[in-house]
Order: sequence, then C-alpha cells, then structure tokens
Amino acid sequence: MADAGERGGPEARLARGRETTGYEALLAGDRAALGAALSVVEDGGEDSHRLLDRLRGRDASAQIIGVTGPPGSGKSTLVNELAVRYADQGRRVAIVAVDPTSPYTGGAVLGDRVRMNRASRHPGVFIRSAATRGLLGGVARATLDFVRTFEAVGYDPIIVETVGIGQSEVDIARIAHTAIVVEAPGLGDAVQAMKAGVLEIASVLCVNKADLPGADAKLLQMNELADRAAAYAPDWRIPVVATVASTGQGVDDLMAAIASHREHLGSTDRIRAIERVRALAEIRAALEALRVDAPLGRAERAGRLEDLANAVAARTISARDAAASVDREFAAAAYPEGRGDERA
Ligand SMILES: Nc1nc2c(ncn2[C@@H]2O[C@H](COP(=O)(O)OP(=O)(O)OP(=O)(O)O)[C@@H](O)[C@H]2O)c(=O)[nH]1
Ligand SMILES: [Mg+2]
Repeated sequence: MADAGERGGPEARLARGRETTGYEALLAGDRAALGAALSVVEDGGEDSHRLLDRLRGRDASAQIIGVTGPPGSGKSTLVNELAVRYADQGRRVAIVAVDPTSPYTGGAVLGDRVRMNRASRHPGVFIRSAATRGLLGGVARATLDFVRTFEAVGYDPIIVETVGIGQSEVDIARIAHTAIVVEAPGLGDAVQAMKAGVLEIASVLCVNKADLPGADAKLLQMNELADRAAAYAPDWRIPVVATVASTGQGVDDLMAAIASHREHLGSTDRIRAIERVRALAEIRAALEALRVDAPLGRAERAGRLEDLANAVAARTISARDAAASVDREFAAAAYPEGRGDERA
C-alpha cells in the first residue's frame, strides 16, 4: 500500500476530482468523499488521526444498532430489509459489515453484497465492510472508526453486522445502543451456547426464518430466555420478534421493538454507560494499533515477521521469544513521534 502522505493527505484524497474541498464535500453528504474518508480511516496513521480529529465534536446522536448471531441465521438479509425501510423514511443509513473470518470463508463479503443488493442500490444507504486485515489485526479499530465517521457526517441509524458466535461479537454488540441477536430454527441451540453474555447484551431477540419448521419451538424457547433475563433486569423485558427476512414479514415489528428500546434508553442513563464502554473499546483498539499492530506491520514490511514465523513453526524459537524480538526491534520506533500505526 502506498504511503498516505504520497497521496497528498486526507483532504486531497477526499477532494479528488471535485471543486469543493474534500471536507466540505464529506459534510455535504457526497458519497465519493465519504468512501474516500472511510478508506483514509481504514488505513490508520496520521491522515486518519487528522480526519477523525476534525470530525470529533460534531453532533453525534445516531442510534447504533448491532445485529449479531450465528452464521446463516439471516442477519444480512434482515439488515438489508431494515436499512431499506429506514432509508425510505428519509433517513441516511450506514451498514458496517464486520467479517473477522473472511480469510477462511472467502466469499462471505461478496455474498453479503448480493444479499444487501437492494440496500446497496438505495441512495440513502451506505454499506462498508470492515473485513479483516489478515493476522495483523485492526478490525475492531476500523469498525469503531467507521462508526465515528458515519455518525459525524449524519448517518442514523448505523447498523453493524457481526458474524459468528464469540467473545469479539459480544464486544461489538456491547458498543451498540440496541443489540439484536438473530436466531433461526435448525441451527441448534446457538443462543444457549453463546453463554450468559449474549442475554446480558441482547436488547431484542429475533427469531428469523419463521417460515421454517421448528420456528414455534424456537420462539417459545427465546421467550423463556427473555423471561428469565427479565427476572434479573426487570426494567427491560427483551422483546422476542419473529421475522421472515427473505419476504420482509415481521420486519415492521422488529423496527417497532428497536424504536421502543431507543425510548427505553432515553429514559435511563444506560446510553452514558454504553458510550463509556465504546470509549474504552476505542482506547483499547488504539492501544493495540500502537503497541501491537504497528510493530507487527513494521516487522512484516522488513521481512522479519516471516523469518520469525518460520522459526516458531520449526520450533527453533518460542512464540514468546519471537514476540520479544518484534518488541525489541520494531516497537521503539513508534515512541519518538508518539504514534505508531503509520502504514507504509
Ligand atoms: N427460509 C428463509 N430463508 C432465509 C430467511 N432469511 C434469510 N434466509 C436465507 O438464509 C441464508 C443466509 O442468510 P444471510 O442473510 O446471509 O445470513 P447471515 O446471518 O448474514 O449469514 P453470515 O453473514 O454468513 O453469518 C440465505 O440463503 C438467505 O436467503 C428467512 O426468513 N427464511
Ligand atoms: Mg451476513
């Protein structure tokens, strides 16, 4: 990847081919400027910091909706439906598709594009995927920075889809104001398997594929879970909504549940707690970029990472010793400038 500086900084990248400045175009809702801004942000480094600094402090009252759940439950189809309906109401809707497993699933992001086709053609919807940067990290940071960018330029709601069942998914759901956990019949007891953490963060439970056999049993089961959760958190009884995302059936009910959760949040100080969790996640991601991703990136560009990986694979040295080498040889470079995530 070329050095961001060579391309003339964030302004030049945003403004390419336009008469207004890139920043003005971005704030005016120019989609090309927004796409360029997201690329600047994704690349990290000094340009990204400058852009995010300029955007910081702008009014940000967007609702962040997390959509999470097991693979294949219909999250993307559902997000497509939600986005198109919100956009039809005149809102500008952002979709961030987080796919931490894409090196293994290959076509997943492309598949999502197809499923999100209607949304991607809608002028009120902007879709961006935060695919993994391989083993060098940065997904969480890119996701959080994308959300900041979208909210600063007036997108609302911002819908974040996360794939899979795991701790990271729970983490991303925690930064959403409203977290929708999508289940479907025929996937086993996925939500049960997700441990208590998911019920803790679920604002709405959605049983998708309600057209398939087993949906009624799944609904019953989810309602029991919601009742159990309500015993511990009586101020919000998690609504359980049945949907058929592929036909749009039940999606209005889901939107009603999302709206009432937003009202509920407004009546409590939960939003401040969520914002604090998001701020902590951002600090962690920034620290990882500085202390982990940047040294690894430098080691990779110096050709050193491959040597170290080979040595660890051959059991010549331990992973811990390899990490110590990366730290010794490549971390210090970050400190004099007080930053460390520039990418060459
Ligand atoms: N029968 C039925 N099929 C559905 C429904 N919703 C989605 N599907 C299908 O289920 C499959 C998976 O849908 P996706 O929207 O890609 O599911 P996902 O949860 O985003 O999948 P990953 O992102 O890969 O985890 C697709 O073939 C959809 O067409 C539904 O309500 N009923
Ligand atoms: Mg998907």
